[in-house]
Amino acid sequence: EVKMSGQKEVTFIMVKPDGVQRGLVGEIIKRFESRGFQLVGCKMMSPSKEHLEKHYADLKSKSFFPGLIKYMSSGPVVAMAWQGKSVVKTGRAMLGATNPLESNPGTIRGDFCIDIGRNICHGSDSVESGKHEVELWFGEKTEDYSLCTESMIYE
Ligand code: FUP
Repeated sequence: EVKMSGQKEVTFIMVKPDGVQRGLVGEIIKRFESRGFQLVGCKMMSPSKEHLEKHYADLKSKSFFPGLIKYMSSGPVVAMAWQGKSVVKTGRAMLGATNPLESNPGTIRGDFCIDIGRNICHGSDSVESGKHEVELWFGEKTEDYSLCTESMIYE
């Protein structure tokens, strides 16, 4: 067994409704796969408002919260769990800044969008929230990704 610390780290990446509507699902998956991360959970779904309110619980007091929930409910999303070395931090770097106008070209947002309220994707902001969000979206039982947690590409 090859020891690679942090290789089991997981993050929650979501293609938001505008990303799905614009046909960017493949592009986003392609970038994470090409980089060397492993897709360990993936489902298209229409989350309930209650579910989205849980996901964005820490933003409840923000003025943009109602608009955010409405936008996130405007169509299906693609929820994904990605695994690999430093996938949380690297995933955020690949997504680009929350505000697409501040996202560097070469990042997903920097290449495909301009509006903070339509920023096409989500990525967990810490290792802890990665675990928490994967659990929230894929359930208490971890079968959805535990079947794949033995890395195939680095062994
Ligand atoms: P992030 O950690 O990148 O998901 O950013 P936040 O948790 O700060 O914000 C979550 C989502 O709220 C963003 F993706 C877009 C939306 N948002 C706004 O619409 N307006 C704002 O001023 C800030 C965030």
